[in-house]
Amino acid sequence: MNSYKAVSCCILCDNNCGIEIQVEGREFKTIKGYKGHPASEGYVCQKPGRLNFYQNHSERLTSPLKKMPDGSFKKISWETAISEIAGKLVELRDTYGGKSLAYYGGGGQGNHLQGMHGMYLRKAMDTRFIYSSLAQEKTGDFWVMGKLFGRQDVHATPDQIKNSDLVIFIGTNPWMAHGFPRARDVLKEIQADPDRQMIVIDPKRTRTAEMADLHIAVKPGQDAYLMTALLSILNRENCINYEFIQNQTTGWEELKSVLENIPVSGFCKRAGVEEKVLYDLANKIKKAKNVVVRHDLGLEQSLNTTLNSYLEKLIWILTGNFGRSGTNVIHTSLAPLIGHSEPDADGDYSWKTTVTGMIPISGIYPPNTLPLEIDTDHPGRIRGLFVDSSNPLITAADTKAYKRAFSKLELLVTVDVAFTETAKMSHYVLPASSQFEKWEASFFNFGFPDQHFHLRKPVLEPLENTLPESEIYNRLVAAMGEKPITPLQKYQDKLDENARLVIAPLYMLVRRYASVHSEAVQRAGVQPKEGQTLGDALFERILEGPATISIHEFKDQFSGTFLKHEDRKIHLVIPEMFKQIQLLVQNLHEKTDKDYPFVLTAGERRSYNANHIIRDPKWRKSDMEGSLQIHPLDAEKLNLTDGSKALCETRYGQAEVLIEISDSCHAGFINIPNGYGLSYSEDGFNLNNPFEEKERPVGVKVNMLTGLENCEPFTKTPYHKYIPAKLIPL
Ligand SMILES: Nc1nc2c(c(=O)[nH]1)N[C@H]1C(S)=C(S)[C@@H](COP(=O)(O)OP(=O)(O)OC[C@H]3O[C@@H](n4cnc5c(=O)[nH]c(N)nc54)[C@H](O)[C@@H]3O)O[C@H]1N2
Ligand SMILES: Nc1nc2c(c(=O)[nH]1)N[C@H]1C(S)=C(S)[C@@H](COP(=O)(O)OP(=O)(O)OC[C@H]3O[C@@H](n4cnc5c(=O)[nH]c(N)nc54)[C@H](O)[C@@H]3O)O[C@H]1N2
Ligand code: SF4
Ligand SMILES: [Mo]
Repeated sequence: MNSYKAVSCCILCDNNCGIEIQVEGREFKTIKGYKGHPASEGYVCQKPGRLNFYQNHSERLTSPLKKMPDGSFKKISWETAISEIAGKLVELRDTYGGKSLAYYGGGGQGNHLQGMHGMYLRKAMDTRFIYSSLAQEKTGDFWVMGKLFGRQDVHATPDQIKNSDLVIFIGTNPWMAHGFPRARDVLKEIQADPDRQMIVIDPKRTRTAEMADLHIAVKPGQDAYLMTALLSILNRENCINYEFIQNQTTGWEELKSVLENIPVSGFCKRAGVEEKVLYDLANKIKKAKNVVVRHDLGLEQSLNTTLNSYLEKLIWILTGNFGRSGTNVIHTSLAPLIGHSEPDADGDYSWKTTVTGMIPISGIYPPNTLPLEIDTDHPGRIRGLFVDSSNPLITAADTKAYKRAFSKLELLVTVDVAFTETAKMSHYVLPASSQFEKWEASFFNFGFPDQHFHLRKPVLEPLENTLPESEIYNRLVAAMGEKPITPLQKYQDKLDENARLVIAPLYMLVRRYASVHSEAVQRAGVQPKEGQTLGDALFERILEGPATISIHEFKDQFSGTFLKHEDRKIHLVIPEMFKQIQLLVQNLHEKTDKDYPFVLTAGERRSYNANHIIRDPKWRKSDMEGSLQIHPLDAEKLNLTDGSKALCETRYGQAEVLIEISDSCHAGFINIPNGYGLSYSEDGFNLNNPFEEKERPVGVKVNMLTGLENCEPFTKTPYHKYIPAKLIPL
């Protein structure tokens, strides 16, 4: 049996830690952290040891499939699949226009390089409608950064947490979810160092909160009140860095007058925190040499999504904690994860969606509006959808609405490694090679001043009859009568044709990066040989393995490379956000829902969930069912005991849950994890009866409990952390 070691990366979260895999035959026998990776430095958490459950399981796809009129699937050849899908795409495009077609996904936690080739297909489809999971979490944040820094693809990073003496986590649990390199080690380092402090703002006493110097148990969904009060106190207590404000920002006087008019006591009460706690926090911020703030879904997928992102940024900007070691910074992008959207010259967007009139943010559209774009009796509705590396049927809000909408599509194509819930609704299913069977890279590179990139070589030969997405896209584009891209002419001695096709667009990006950031690239030790360009030298470094590709200086943060307003300043005034702050004042009294008294988090990150990347439930070593956690007092009132079952009901649906009593939760606040409830059978799927669940799916399909309209009105980001719910003991 073939036995060897291979370097790759973990694909179970956006950190993409370097790993070393001991391969035997096609099995991953052991997996260790790879010390040569410049960002993870050998660090891994408990999850990658289980990656064999992703690579090898009974529900991998090994043939293109076509849905028959009776609902069963038939295996078809690649030639037939490509020609029929291309034919239908052309027919829909030419009959109803490109706006009748949309694209969903194009890269998950580790696979962005192959997904990048989706742009050629979208061009052939003549569509700009890209629906993405990022638009169910981060578009509010991107929009805010567009206003503050000048473009929506300018993205701040907490990379400097490792050097910070005051770290504030709001609505994020890095012990479980990571979100920055070597998270658990960094948390332990901060905890052990008497000169550094960690503050956690979270309704739950998470593992991260337990490690913190101060845990502020904010009331669920009330962070906007907390942060606005904190900003107002920062102003009152003279914690504003006036020199920074003067030199690097515009609009302070206007913002100041908003902050001076905040009823701080009322806001603190609404947020469930004592005023004194926020005064103490303000003084800690004032005294700290450098402060970093990191937030995530607890702010984004809860009430006041976009406003939360604005307020969070004001905490570090107004206190001058930007652009220095140990503060928030902006990172470079070798390959951009997102784009920038702005209105046309007439002030409107030509690519507003047809039915809901949704505008793009960072070039992407929110999954919460897609069912309406499909399932509405409108001549311009979406009729064809191409899905890659995503499972929207169960990962987007409102599984029932998605099911209904998908059944109305004239063409649904899914490219995946597994026979997912979305695949089962599709007219065609195309089997992709896994992330360990092809060239891949993640564009989640959020480093600054050091930036890294990891281009991964295949670890295994592709599973029989699977193809990498770049090849699938190229064949489809050709079959649609457009010009396919040609493999890179260079490096024929080093790379086969397939590799040269995959990396062709990356090569262009690397050359551009080297030209925009030439000094920083050279500072990373990239030296062109005689007659070679810096871009080629950088590309060769990337071909060798995980690499540091640039080292900037902090002063660069204030240049036009990072700050995109013409005056190179941070623009503090966002009128839309000022209006939102006024609404906070007007709605100071919280309305509670008597019918649904609990606030449910539908999607917490735990030890053994990794979105929906691993289907076999045996990959988990604990929390097998993904229990619902509830405070002891609430459990007592309902007569619920540990390990009992209950029905969790929301306005949108019901699910049976396993009860876990935990005093880590705020009373009135319950939570279940994401990533559970997948269909899976040891015997594989049944093509004749694809929806048959031979074994009971383990845990809750969270989006049976969520609804399309439970979202922020502006960005349509779902309030997955704020779903009114009730529990009925079983
Ligand atoms: N183990 C694991 N790690 C993952 C993933 C995974 O599936 N599993 N998924 C990855 C992905 S795609 C993402 S986007 C990230 C998400 O990473 P995180 O956002 O850090 O993870 P969550 O557990 O969803 O939510 C973080 C915290 O928000 C808190 N919270 C809930 N409501 C509120 C509120 O109203 N206010 C505040 N302040 N906090 C609140 C929750 O109690 C929770 O502790 O994780 C990534 N990492
Ligand atoms: N209720 C609720 N819903 C949520 C969340 C929540 O907390 N609560 N979290 C949200 C968040 S933050 C996110 S990021 C999304 C994630 O939701 P999605 O964007 O749908 O992504 P994943 O769940 O990561 O699923 C990734 C898919 O990619 C497939 N895949 C893996 N490798 C490859 C490959 O090489 N090629 C191809 N073509 N496919 C591959 C996997 O089989 C899987 O089907 O879920 C969101 N949905
Ligand atoms: S932190 Fe994320 S990428 Fe790193 S090993 Fe854990 S799951 Fe994998
Ligand atoms: Mo996410």
